[in-house]
Amino acid sequence: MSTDSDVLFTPTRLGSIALANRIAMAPLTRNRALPDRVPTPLAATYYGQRASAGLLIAEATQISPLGQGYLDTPGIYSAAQVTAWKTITDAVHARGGKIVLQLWHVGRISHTSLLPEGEVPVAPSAIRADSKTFTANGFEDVSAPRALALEEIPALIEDYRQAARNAITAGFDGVEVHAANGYLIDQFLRDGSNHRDDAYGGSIENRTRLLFEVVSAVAEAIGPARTGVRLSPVTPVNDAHDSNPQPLFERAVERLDSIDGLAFIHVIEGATGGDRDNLPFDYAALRARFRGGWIANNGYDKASAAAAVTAGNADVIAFGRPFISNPDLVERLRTDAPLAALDPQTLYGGGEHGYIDYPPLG
Ligand code: 8OZ
Repeated sequence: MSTDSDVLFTPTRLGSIALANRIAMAPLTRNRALPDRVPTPLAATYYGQRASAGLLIAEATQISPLGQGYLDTPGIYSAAQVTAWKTITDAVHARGGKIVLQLWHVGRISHTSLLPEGEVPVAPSAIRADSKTFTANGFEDVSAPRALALEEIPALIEDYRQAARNAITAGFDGVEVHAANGYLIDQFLRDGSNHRDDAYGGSIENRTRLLFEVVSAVAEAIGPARTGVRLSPVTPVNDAHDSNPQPLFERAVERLDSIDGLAFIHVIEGATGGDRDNLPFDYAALRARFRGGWIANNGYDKASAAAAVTAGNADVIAFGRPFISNPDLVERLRTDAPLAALDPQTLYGGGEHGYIDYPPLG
């Protein structure tokens, strides 16, 4: 079978965001926002170097201090953070790129040492995840969470809304709501972590409610055409599990589709960063339920990416780790150049090395 890979290098749109090509940089946690969870000037260099991606999805960024779950990840809730992010979006736009911010609340995937004094992680239910996080002491078991009270949910949604506004003030072209990988919104979606008996738990309708309300609030605040969502229907990371993900995620996508003009859905197929076939799942059944743009992710190469776009299974393919070690990934894919290998030692934390010193070709 011959596939015309030129399709990857054609322009497209996701909502109001015009992309020069079909290759996105997936959000990648790098743990270098210090001090005070503020991105540094190195981040402007890092994202600027990668601006030839059709779309950069900036690393997961907490919407509030309680939304943090790892050491030195950035926020978008303080004035200093907004100012710092503006230098990054300026660097990307100066090079003709587009960049959205991933809005993140980790829920129960956190540790008390990362949270404001006296706080514990919040979750749909007081069930500790069988998972670890990265703190000042290295990898540690996550802390036991408390269940969010029903009365706390409006303020949580308000935090997402304000974070989205802050992202636009910081010059982002839009946002991606992180509803994947076992973090707070995903914890509400799945019956493994959501044992609530109120309007946010139990039935699929109730478990998809927080997702729907958060994305509706963000879309209302900044416009649906600048709003996307990331889902990971069958990933097991961070102790995520559900007894029946197919109908759950079909309904989740239907509800997102009911928000007129939503820009995109971004789906991690299989286990995040791993096996694409860990559990059977019909992704086409999700795609068929959504009228907006579709980003697919996880383990694609040039041939499989082109095949997916050609078949209409996705509009854009997101590449994660290859973008860390190949700032010019788009050009390398286009010319079939070899890809540089990633140094896993410099993935999380540290400074310039392994961050802004991967050279482009030539
Ligand atoms: C790797 C390490 C820390 C966080 C995700 C935000 O999985 C993450 C993440 C990934 O979505």
